[in-house]
Formats: sequence, structure tokens, C-alpha cells
Amino acid sequence: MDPSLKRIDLIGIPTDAGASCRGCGMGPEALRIAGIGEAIAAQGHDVADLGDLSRPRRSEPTLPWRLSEAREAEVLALAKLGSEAAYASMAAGRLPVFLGGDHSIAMGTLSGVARYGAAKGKPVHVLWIDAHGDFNTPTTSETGNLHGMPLALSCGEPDFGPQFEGGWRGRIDPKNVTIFAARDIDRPERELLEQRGVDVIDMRRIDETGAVALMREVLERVAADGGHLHVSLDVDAVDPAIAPGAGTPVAGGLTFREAHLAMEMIHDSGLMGSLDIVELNPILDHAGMSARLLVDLAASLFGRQIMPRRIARDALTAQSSNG
Ligand code: EXY
Ligand code: MN
Ligand code: MN
Ligand code: MN
Repeated sequence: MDPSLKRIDLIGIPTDAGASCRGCGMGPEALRIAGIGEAIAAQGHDVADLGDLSRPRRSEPTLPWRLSEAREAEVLALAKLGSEAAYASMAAGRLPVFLGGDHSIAMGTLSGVARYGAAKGKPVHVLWIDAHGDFNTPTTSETGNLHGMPLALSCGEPDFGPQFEGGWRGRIDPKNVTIFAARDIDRPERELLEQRGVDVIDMRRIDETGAVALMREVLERVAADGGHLHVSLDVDAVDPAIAPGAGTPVAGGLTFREAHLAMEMIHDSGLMGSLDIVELNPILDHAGMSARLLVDLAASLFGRQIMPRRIARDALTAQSSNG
């Protein structure tokens, strides 16, 4: 069998407990209805939809949308389940694709991936494609929303409290993290990112240097390290003009082609072993356009090509080392 063809698990995590507004709990179903399973299977992969992780029942008014213990309990419950699901999928030789849900789900998914990487002695690298840094802690956060914190938790920032500890927690080296498409970072968050050595590729760098050169650098780094690449794709990385279904939209995001090119390059590298697709808010979307865009991006990520490529799959690395 062609080694580039993967066995893929789709795992929904329908929650908005970490978000700044409600609605992205409907994300997994919107992605399914927009055809995510079919789009990936059409590239020749074996796709199993494992359904959704179940969340505790929470009954709160949508408005006003306040921080609450119930919301934190939901994030934690799903983080534990997500960590187990990521580990189990990878241990079965499969590639987990998590359908969020707000970005707090990555507290669990990244933990499971990190634990599996540690068990196998394979360094885990994270490509966080997002308008935001998601590197706040309960101390630095201005909002308290947990979807602004998953990367900090995953990188071992200490001030989350004992409820966030336990055997489900895995840790990522912040030096193996790249944030791509950043343009809205809080000031204390920025200081922490700098202190920890996270590579933040902001929109200015993308404008100046170009998405291709920057993405190539990231992929080469992961390849040289023999790493596992976890991609966490937040819908708000893309410009809100073409992806309006986001609870925290920020102008000046990736264009349609920049986003696809990034996906195509990740695919060609053959490095990606796990994926989150998060923050899609169907209630804010315009007639499903963001859901369809994410499905389309997933197709590029799993191998769809406009025309067949004549170069080998590792040519991106080879090309640049040849000058
Ligand atoms: N930095 C802001 C906060 O911490 O509340 C906004 C975070 C938005 C997070 C979205 C999911 O990427
Ligand atoms: Mn995010
Ligand atoms: Mn974001
Ligand atoms: Mn709108």
C-alpha cells in the first residue's frame, strides 16, 4: 500500500466551554455535513468517524455568557477524554483528526500526542495556525477564557492549578512550537512567548518573507529532528472575509491561496501525524462558507492536488538544500 495513504480517525469534540461566545460546539457536525470525511477519503485514505467525545451536561444561559465552574469542568473532562483518544488512535497506528470545538480541546489532544511521542522517543513539534497565540495563563489572561490558554498549558506553564495536573497531561517543548499567521497577541502573552522561545510567525513576517519560505523552514526543522508534527488549525488564522464563522475574528489573515499552500506543503512533507480543526462557529458562519473552506483545506492537507506533481514528496526539503 502507498505509505502516504493513512488510516485516519475523525473524533468530534463538540464544546464551546472555553470560548468567548457560544456556537462552536456545533463545529463537528457542521464539518461532517460539509463533507470532511468524504473529502479526506477521496484522497485515498481510510477514514473512520469515531463520533463525538461526550461532554458533561451543562445548562447555562447563552446570555450573559460568563465564566463558570461548569465551563471549566467541561474543558477538563474533555481534555482528559481527548488525551486518551489521541493516545489510543496513535497507538493503533492511526492519524487522529480532532474536530472542535473551541481551541481549549487542544489541552487534551496535545497532551495525548505528547505522551505518545514521549513513549516512542519521538520529539513532538507543533504548528499552531492561528490569529492568536493561545499562550495566556490564568494569570496573564484578560478574559479568563480557556481557549486562549491551551498552548501555554501544553508547554508546561505552571499557574493552572492542581485540577489541570494528572496522568493525562503531556508536555511539549516550547522550542518545538511554531505559531503561524499570528496577529492578535496580548502583551503579557507576548512576553511569555518570547521568554519561552516559541517561534511566532506573524502576518508581517508572512507579508515580508512569504508563506512558502517560512513554511519550508518550519518543515525542515521538524524533518531534521525526526519529529512528529501536530498541526492545530484555528479557523481564525484565515482572513475573516473568507472565513466569517469564527468567534474571535481578526482582520488581515491568511488569503485563500496562502492557507491552501501551507496545507499543500505540510502534506508534501509527509510529517503530519495528528491534527485539530477548531473554532468553527456555525452560528456565525455565512451559509456554510467557513465550514466548506475548512473541508477544502483538509483536502489539501491530505493530498489533493490541482495537477499531479512531478517532484518527489520530499522535494521541498531537497530543493532548498540544493540551494
Ligand atoms: N488572547 C485572547 C484571550 O486570551 O482571551 C483571545 C484568545 C482567542 C483564542 C482563539 C482561539 O484562538
Ligand atoms: Mn486558537
Ligand atoms: Mn484564534
Ligand atoms: Mn457576519
